[in-house]
Amino acid sequence: MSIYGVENVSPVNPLSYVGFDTITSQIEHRLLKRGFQFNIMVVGHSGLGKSTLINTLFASHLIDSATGRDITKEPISKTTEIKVSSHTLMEDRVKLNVNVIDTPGFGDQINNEKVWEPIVKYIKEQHSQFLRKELTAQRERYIADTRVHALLYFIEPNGDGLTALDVAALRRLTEIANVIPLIAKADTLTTDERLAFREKIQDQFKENNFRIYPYDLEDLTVEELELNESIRSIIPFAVVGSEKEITVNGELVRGRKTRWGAINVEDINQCEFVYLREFLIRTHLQDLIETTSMVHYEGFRARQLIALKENANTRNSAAHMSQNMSSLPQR
Ligand SMILES: Nc1nc2c(ncn2[C@@H]2O[C@H](COP(=O)(O)OP(=O)(O)OP(=O)(O)O)[C@@H](O)[C@H]2O)c(=O)[nH]1
Ligand SMILES: [Mg+2]
Repeated sequence: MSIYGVENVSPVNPLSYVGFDTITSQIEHRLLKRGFQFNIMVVGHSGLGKSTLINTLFASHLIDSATGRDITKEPISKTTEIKVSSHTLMEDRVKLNVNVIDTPGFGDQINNEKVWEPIVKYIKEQHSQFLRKELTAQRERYIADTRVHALLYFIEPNGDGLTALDVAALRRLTEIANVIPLIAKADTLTTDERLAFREKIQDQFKENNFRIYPYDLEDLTVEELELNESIRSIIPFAVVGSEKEITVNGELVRGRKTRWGAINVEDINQCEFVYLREFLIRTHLQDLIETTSMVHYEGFRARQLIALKENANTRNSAAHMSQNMSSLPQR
């Protein structure tokens, strides 16, 4: 028996209708009112189509809330600093606030050592801001979430595999965020080359023990585990991005003209862009948000609080020691 003497309580059927079965619609109402926040970041070597893919991903839906301009209509230039743009997408009654964090490519600097550090710093800074807000006495009822939920990592389609820089960057980034690797500019590889390249990269992930998203957490159902397994088999997704529309078979589609003809990025026989979009938005959006909070942020939070406690203990014992010293008889 528990300390309250309540055990194996059998369900009670109220005599008249109470109405708590509406709790799901009450929750839905509150969630719809507030909307959802999703923060996505793109990272990788320079010129791999990071900025372009972000535009392709949300098609023509990205209106920059700061300037009111549709960013997909603006020319893409080289990204030189970490740039966050906020957008609101509306579908049916659901409001999705998307923050896109575009980052400058690796490989432009003379010294490429630790070029990923500003990105690591940015991710940690968002965790630390969230923690500070959580720990204030007058906590906000709803803390704005700027934590990075998905990090798209672009791999150069060189046929050889990950570079030393990729390995070092991925080692660090997979520890702190949900990393989703992509084979960039997949239109520059043939289908066979793509498959061979993917296998090579999957082997490198294994050799290096990288923790690549999605994770098989304990509370997943058999179906969810199976879905994750099938997704893992096509990671890294081979994607093609495009900033413009072209005509394929008389139809206007988002695509690129290549050596082998025209590629429609939305065609699943030509690249895996659609699979990536489904995965990000339709099947794993909520999981990406939850995993960020429960795995990455939680780890950060625990480490910070332990460090804080240890600091306080050291300070206390130092104060204690100096008190004891001052009470020692003077010689
Ligand atoms: N072949 C091919 N070219 C692409 C693709 N995506 C983008 N490009 C082209 O690659 C060039 C660089 O694209 P960006 O989107 O600016 O690349 P980025 O990774 O943001 O570059 P940085 O900001 O300099 O790191 C542009 O000329 C794009 O048109 C693709 O999927 N395939
Ligand atoms: Mg860019």
